[in-house]
Amino acid sequence: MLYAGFDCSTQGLSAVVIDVSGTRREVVFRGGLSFDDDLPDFGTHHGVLPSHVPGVVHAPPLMWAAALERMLGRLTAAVDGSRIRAISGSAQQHGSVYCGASPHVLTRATSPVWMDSSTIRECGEIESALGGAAAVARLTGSRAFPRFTGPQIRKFARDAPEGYARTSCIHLVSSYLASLLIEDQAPIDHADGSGMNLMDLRTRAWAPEALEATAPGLAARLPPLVPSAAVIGQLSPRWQSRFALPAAKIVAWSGDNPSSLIGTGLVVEGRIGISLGTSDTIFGPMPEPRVSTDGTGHVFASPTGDFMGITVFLNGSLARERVRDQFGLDWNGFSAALAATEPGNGGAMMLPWFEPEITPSVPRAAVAWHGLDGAPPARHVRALVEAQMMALARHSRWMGVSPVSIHATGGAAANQEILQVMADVFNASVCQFESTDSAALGAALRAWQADTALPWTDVTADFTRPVAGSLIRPVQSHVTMYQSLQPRYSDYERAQRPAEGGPGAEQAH
Ligand code: ADP
Ligand code: XUL
Repeated sequence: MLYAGFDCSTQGLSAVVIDVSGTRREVVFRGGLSFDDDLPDFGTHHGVLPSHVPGVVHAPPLMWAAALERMLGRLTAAVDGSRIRAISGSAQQHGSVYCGASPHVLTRATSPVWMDSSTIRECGEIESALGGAAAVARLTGSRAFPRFTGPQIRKFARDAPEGYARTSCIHLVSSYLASLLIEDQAPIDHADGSGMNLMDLRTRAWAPEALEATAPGLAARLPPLVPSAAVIGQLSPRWQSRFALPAAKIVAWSGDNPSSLIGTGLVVEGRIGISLGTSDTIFGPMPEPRVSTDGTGHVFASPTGDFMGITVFLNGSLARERVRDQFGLDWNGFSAALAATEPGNGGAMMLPWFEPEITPSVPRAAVAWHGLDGAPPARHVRALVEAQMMALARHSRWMGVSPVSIHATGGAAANQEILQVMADVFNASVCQFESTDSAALGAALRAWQADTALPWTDVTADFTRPVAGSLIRPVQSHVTMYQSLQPRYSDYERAQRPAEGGPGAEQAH
């Protein structure tokens, strides 16, 4: 019995197939393709289209569709497709795809993705209509964020009323790709639906007042919401005949972070995951929705039926690559720089806001260096990684979890020196989990769980073991040093952020 999971992330699409026949518990296929390299005709750079408008970041949905088709080809060339029982998927969150009556007809050629920060005005309008930021957070799990789907829909309805009028169905990236597999409009799952500022987190239904505050006639344009474990249809006859596949069950697609929660085995409270991907994210399961009162984090429905907390930092790997390239290093050189420098960096610090930052909200790029004039490259590298880890710790306190163990994933989790700084800042042991495809693995595990209703701990146990030998323990002297440094980092961050309501930042939040 095989289960397949896809992940359509920012920069590429990957797939994982698991074999769970009898007592077998094995990954039998892993594949990945890069949008820029494998589908160059779409003209993306790091998976998104070049833009001259500040804050606007779009990608072409037809590229994601082409990637899915190509990956299905690769997958069925490598495994016996006739044994696939169910398929699910995961995708970058928040991005919206605008369709006519069929998912094959697009009413907007490109999709705003999670890196888009062009809807600050719409966020303000939605928050005012709903009684303020805290009210929106209580209702939907997050205050209004520029990348969230509701503010993006509001902007499209205002800027392109004709396009909006022609739109019959607005999908997330996840439900769009699921729609292509069933060749019908697919529902949105509760977990990815939580990233829209449109769903009532407690009832898990569309919140009429949020829809009203967002755009006219929106209720008629949204697909229904379903639990993440819902079987939403079968693989369509066209796909079946094209790739000699059976009428596999299609399980609702979800967001990449909810799927990674499963793919890193975070199904019980007390452990957290940190994903060092294009963005850095910190996330963990929550039995109750503890909404972030400082406005930084999000509560999403989790694929297990509980909740999850998450905080997202845009300047993750992109910032690490910027500093690496600025000093002409490779990843080995980057690691050597960390190994050669002292924790605390002699008081030097930086803020890596190379692009507008999500957490804390920084509306325009604003990189700051302190005490690093003329310092060697290695100290710049350390300042960057320490700032990223201290920001992760500071802005995840609202989740109310003091982790003893961190599951690190994403491309940069392969870097032991980065994970050592993480362990020391969090005073927690850190293990590396499957680096690049925890979301695709999570999707395959979700397909299996939806088909069998097995307990989540059974489903994740054999597939989410840490990478052998990857355990990193905190060094107590470093922990003490970072505890004393954390307030200074917080002061520095506060001082460097454009003040709310200050000049040029009047719409920042
Ligand atoms: P995505 O969020 O697009 O899924 P991934 O989780 O695949 O991203 O992470 C890819 C990133 O990992 C690359 O862009 C690169 O910056 C980073 N990376 C890969 N290897 C290393 C390394 N040894 N040290 C630090 N970062 C790395
Ligand atoms: C989550 C978020 C990002 C995207 C990237 O809120 O914006 O992590 O899901 O894939």
